[in-house]
Formats: sequence, structure tokens, C-alpha cells
Amino acid sequence: MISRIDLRGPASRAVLDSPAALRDVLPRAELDVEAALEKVRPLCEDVRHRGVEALIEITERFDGVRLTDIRVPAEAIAAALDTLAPKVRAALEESIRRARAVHREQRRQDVTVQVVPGGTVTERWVPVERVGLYVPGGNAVYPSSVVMNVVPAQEAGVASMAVASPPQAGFGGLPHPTILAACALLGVDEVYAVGGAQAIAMFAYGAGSCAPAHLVTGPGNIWVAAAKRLLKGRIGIDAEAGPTEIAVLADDTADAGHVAADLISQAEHDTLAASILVTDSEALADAVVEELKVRVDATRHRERVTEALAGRQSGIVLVDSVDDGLAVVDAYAAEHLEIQTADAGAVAARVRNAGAVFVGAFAPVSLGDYCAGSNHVLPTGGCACHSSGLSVQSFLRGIHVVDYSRAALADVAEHVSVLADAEDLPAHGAAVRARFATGELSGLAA
Ligand code: HSO
Ligand code: ZN
Repeated sequence: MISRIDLRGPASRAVLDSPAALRDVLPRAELDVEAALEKVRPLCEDVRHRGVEALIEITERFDGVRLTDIRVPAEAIAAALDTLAPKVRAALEESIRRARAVHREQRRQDVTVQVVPGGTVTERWVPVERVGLYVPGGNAVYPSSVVMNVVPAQEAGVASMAVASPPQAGFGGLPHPTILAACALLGVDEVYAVGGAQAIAMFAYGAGSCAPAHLVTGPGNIWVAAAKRLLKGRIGIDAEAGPTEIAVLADDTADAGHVAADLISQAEHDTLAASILVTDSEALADAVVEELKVRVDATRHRERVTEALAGRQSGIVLVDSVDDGLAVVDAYAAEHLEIQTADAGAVAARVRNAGAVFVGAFAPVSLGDYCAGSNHVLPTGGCACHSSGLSVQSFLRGIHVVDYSRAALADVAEHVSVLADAEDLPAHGAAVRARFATGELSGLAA
């Protein structure tokens, strides 16, 4: 069952006062991406040099599917939408509608600052030209992740995008039909039946009809994460998504049944998924454990959930106060953080580190996974202390546009020259002075 960590009493004060010490005592899954790197390197090289031929061979080896073409035919995408259950279609459409409503508003406006008369700097936001969106298959078939990747890319104005997802032997060697149907609903017609590290290599180097992408986003297993780490630089990446995490900060006003249900909901993803409850109420902790006993038994993925909850990455952390709980969840920097306390809004406003925060009794993580309008591609493994979830911003680059008149340059020429000399880079200063006649720049030795 789920383990307990007791951080109550004066003995824990020093730990609670140090985020680094807290991180050491808090449970977390270790994912050895480095070890996987050496395995994916030859595979990526092979795709780089032999393109489609390599992709077909690797796909046969790992997915047991012999592809005739890596690209999914348009008819197959249309057929997947035709056969999609109407209820699933309606739910996907609602998910898309809400995600679009939120992401549309995230688009940053260009900002021009007049630094001095005649001197302006503009930050001009330009979409990435071509992106590759990876959608896992196999154990995890997530049409919702198609929505979460495609919608922000479209709202950013990305002109060219392709989706890759592993071929499924059971579906005629095509990606899962619900994934294809989601692509159809979103108007994405460039889809490849390629998965794993080889899909990331295909996006990075290009292969056959798949032109190289500049940015690759989307979750994946350890091989996908390793390929992203290996090819980062050649391509931009969103993050190396690790196993999913939920932290719940709750007090005695929380409903133990809701808390248990939410902890189970994310544990259902993966045996390495992390479910953490942080509470100042031992009574709530006990009640949640009781609820877990009943609910885990009744849940469909009982074995996976049991292993995830019993794993060293999950646990119940007992603290003296909600304030101490905040220190704990901030140090942990969860992918998803639920606040189920009295005055949840005020507590949530004090959170510094989390991929997404879910406020109060009626905002469970599963709402955000599908239909809140927020994005579910979020930083894991503590990366929430330096990174954000996927958004329109992830698909834009800010270009600084510098525009100075002759007079504005003359005005600052001396400062440029002095700084250039201080760095022993006199040619930098000379490049400025070359634009002016000798003696024209007051106070400057020309
Ligand atoms: N909780 C996952 C996303 C997801 N859940 C997809 C269900 N489907 C990571 O945020
Ligand atoms: Zn989920």
C-alpha cells in the first residue's frame, strides 16, 4: 500500500525550510534516459542515412508491422472519422472547442519599445514553420493528446504540421483509429504510421515524404525521451515527458473519496506514475487509505494502479499545517497539483511550482486531461520549477527587431565603444564609428 512520510514536529523544521532537503526526502520516480541514449543513437543514425528504408525495417522489428508506406493514406483518416462513435466524436469536439477558446487568447502581441527617440526594439512573435507532433500508441492510446498538441500549434499559426503515431498490428498496420479520427477532426492530414525513437529521428532528419520539422512535441516512452534528448539542438523539443504525477494538498475539509479517486486516476496511466497526498490532517490521511482500499479493488486497471501507489514514487506526506504543505508541494513541483483545502483559491494563488493547479473540490485532474480547456502536456519530474506546459507560446519564437536612426546610434556610440574595448573587442566599436566622420562623435576618440 501507499507509504507515509511524517514531516510533523520540530525535528522536521530544517527539512521543511530547505527545498533541496525536501526534494531529497520526497518520493520520485527515476527514469534513466541516459542509459537509453546509447540504444537509440544507432537507430537515429540509421534513419538519418537510409530514410524510409530504415523506418520500414525498424518498424517491422519493433512494431511487428511491415509498412508499404510510412504515410497514412487520406482515405484511412477519413474512414476513421466515419466510423468514430458519435459520443466520442461529440466529446472530442467539445475538448477541441474548449482548448481552442483558451489557447486562442494566449497568442502574445508584438511589443515595440521606443528606447530613445529614433531607437526602437520590437519583439516580433513568429510561428515555428514546421512541427512534428508525436502521439504514443500501444499501451497508451491518447486521442486527447492529439488535441493538446495540435490546438496550440494551430492557434500559434504553424503552417505545416505532421503527426506520427505507432502502427498497430490489430488495425491493419495503421495508427489507432481514434487517433486518426482526432487528426481528421482537427484538419491534420499529414500522418505517419511511425512510432518510438525512429519517429523523432524521422522528424529531425526528414524521410521520404516527411520533410524535416523544426520542433517536435508530444509525450512518449523512455525511447522517445532519449531520442528527443539526442536530437535536441537539431530540433527544438517541448520536454522529455516522464511518468505522470498528481500531488494533492488537502486539509480536513477535503472529501476522502474524491482525493482517493483522483490519486487513482493518474496512477492508472503507468506503474511508474506518482500519486502524492500532502495533508495536515491524519484523519483525512487514514480516510483516504480506507477509500483507496475499496476503490483500487474496483478499478479496471487494478494491477497497474496498485503497483503505482505502492511504488517509491508515491506516498502520503503528513505536515503540521497547510503552510508547511505548500512548502512541500513547491519543492516537489508536481506536474498536476490539486488544492483541496478551505479557501482553496487563496492557497492555490500562493503556489510557486506546478505544471497546472486544480482549485477546489470540482476541478479534478481528469477534467484538465480532457475538457477543461487547459493543456495536459505538462512538465514532469520536478521540471515545473523551470518549465511550463505546452501552450501557443511553445510554438512561437520572439524575434528582436532593432531599428535605430543615425542620430540615435551616434548618441550611444561612445558607450558601445567603451564596452567593446572593455571586452577587448575593438572591431565592435570600430563597426559603429565607421558610420561617422572623424570628430563627429563627441567624446569619442575616432
Ligand atoms: N494525465 C496525462 C494526460 C492524459 N490523461 C491523457 C488521459 N489522457 C498527462 O497529463
Ligand atoms: Zn491522465
